[in-house]
Amino acid sequence: MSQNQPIIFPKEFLWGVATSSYQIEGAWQEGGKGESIWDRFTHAPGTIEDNTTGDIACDHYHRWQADIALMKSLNIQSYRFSIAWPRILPQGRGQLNQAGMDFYSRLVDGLLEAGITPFVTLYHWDLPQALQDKGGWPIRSTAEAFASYADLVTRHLGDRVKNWITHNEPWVIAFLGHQFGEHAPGIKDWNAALRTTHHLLLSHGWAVPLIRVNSPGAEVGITLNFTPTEPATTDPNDFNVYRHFDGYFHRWFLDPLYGRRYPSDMISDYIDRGYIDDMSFTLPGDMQTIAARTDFLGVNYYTRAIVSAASNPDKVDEVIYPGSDNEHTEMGWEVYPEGLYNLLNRLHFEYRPPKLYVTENGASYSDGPNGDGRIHDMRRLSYFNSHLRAAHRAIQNGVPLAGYFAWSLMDNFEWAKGYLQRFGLVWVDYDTLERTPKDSALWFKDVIKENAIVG
Ligand code: IFM
Repeated sequence: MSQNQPIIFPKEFLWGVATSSYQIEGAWQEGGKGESIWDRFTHAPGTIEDNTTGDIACDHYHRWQADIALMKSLNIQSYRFSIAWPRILPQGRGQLNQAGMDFYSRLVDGLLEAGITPFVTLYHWDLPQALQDKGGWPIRSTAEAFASYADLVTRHLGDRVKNWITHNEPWVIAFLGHQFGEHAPGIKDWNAALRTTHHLLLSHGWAVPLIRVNSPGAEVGITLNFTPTEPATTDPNDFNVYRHFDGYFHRWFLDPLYGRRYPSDMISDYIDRGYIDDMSFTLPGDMQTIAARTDFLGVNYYTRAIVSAASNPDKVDEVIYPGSDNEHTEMGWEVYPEGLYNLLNRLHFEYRPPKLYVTENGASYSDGPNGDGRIHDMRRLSYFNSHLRAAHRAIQNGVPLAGYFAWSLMDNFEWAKGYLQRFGLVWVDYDTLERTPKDSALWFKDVIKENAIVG
């Protein structure tokens, strides 16, 4: 299709932006909030590249009303945000912290008044430290605690919130947090990582029916991160490594969620490598629980991976940043819109979720204000443009893609990278906390208005 023909999206297509609690809220010790594993992790020296924390972050906790007005001014139709579990339950379970629930209740009301649909993620990585102290995700009782937390939140907000995501990116939680130790809680243990995957999926499966009861008519799903993987050559050795990485990144999560149980080739690989002795952490009935029917699959896509026989699963960094001639963002991630097109098709044709949302897609570039106060982030704008075109082509193929959430509404705390990486449509001045929409935001605003990419 020519670059000049308008690319028109389906009538009901939902346009949104996404954030998460720890990355934007700040107020880490206010309103009765308990400590999270990210509070603990960032306060330990040497964990974060620029030695920063999310103590203040974007101060959204105090600026939420202005942030809603900002979204309204950008025509945003839906806001995907997450709830900080330790604001609701400072000890992870037990007594509700009413002030924490009130914060989110007011946020939801404010969004609805502004005509913005809340899309709520229950877990975007800030586990209460109290639960970590008892063993964290590697132990089964944390999954039980998540189900109770999900029940509590949806009993309070389920009358007004009608779109729920249980977990954001279980792969990242399990492997960056427990295999590589680059994320909280900073554990480096394959066995803990694999147990974590199971308990995350199990807790999702337990939460889904509770959410349906508490939030009548709501749609419920889970968001996975995808790194579409390709073998470097057709050599069988490269292909075997491709099989393994695809299993590790994707099939280990997709297969059980869609009723196919854990992939047997991956169970064998993990046992052969000595990461687990067996699957005894999977109890009778768990696989049925995990395969609970969902209404949508959330898709987070940023880049692809190319693997070869030389790729080492213990050095995933070397794998996921292939040295192609294509442009790379400041995260070092290759810009590869075709990967989104291929991924959406694969998910639709192989797993058939009733519908899909792109729940995150975006690019880190540090372009800042110039002399006229504008932010000409043309590389981000072009990233969004090319990826939206790819998503549109997938829709034309019959993929039931129902919406697209740009990551992120504003620059924020990028986990182990601190504030060094900026993914925002909106610039945040970290001295004044002032927000300034970048050119990509103004472009996105027009796309939403037209429900189309024009020109
Ligand atoms: O900032 C993160 C987000 O929290 C989860 N998905 C990827 C983003 C960019 O790294």
